[in-house]
Order: sequence, then C-alpha cells, then structure tokens
Amino acid sequence: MKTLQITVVALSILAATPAFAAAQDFNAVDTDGNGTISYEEIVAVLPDVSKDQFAEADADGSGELSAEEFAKLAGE
Ligand SMILES: [Ca+2]
Ligand SMILES: [Ca+2]
Repeated sequence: MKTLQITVVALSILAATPAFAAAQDFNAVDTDGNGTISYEEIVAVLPDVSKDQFAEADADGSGELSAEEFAKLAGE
C-alpha cells in the first residue's frame, strides 16, 4: 500500500513538470511539423536526452523519431 502511494505521488510530480507534459505531446515537440522528431527538436523540450538515448529510441535507424518511437522514449 505504501509503495502504491509513493508511486501516485511520483506520477503527480512528473505530470506537473511542464517539460514532461509537453513531451507527451508529439505535435508540440515536432516544431517544424514534418511528422517526425529530430534530435534538435527533442532536446529543445528535453535537454537531458542524450544522442545515445535518441539513437536507441530510433528503432528503424531513420535518424528521426516517428510518433511510435517517440512514445517509447517519452514513456521511459
Ligand atoms: Ca520535425
Ligand atoms: Ca525512426
């Protein structure tokens, strides 16, 4: 029960973080509106994302993140 309460609190804190909330919105991160997210676009919202993390999330190696690839990265 205690663990559950801590999880709820942690989620509330995360949800209240503007960068995290924005990161949940693919269209908000895709600032040039081309339908994919480049590394430059993601670090503008989430400066902590490293090139390695980006490359890892880029499952098909296209150099940009699709909505599906981005969802996995943002969900971590
Ligand atoms: Ca883009
Ligand atoms: Ca990709």
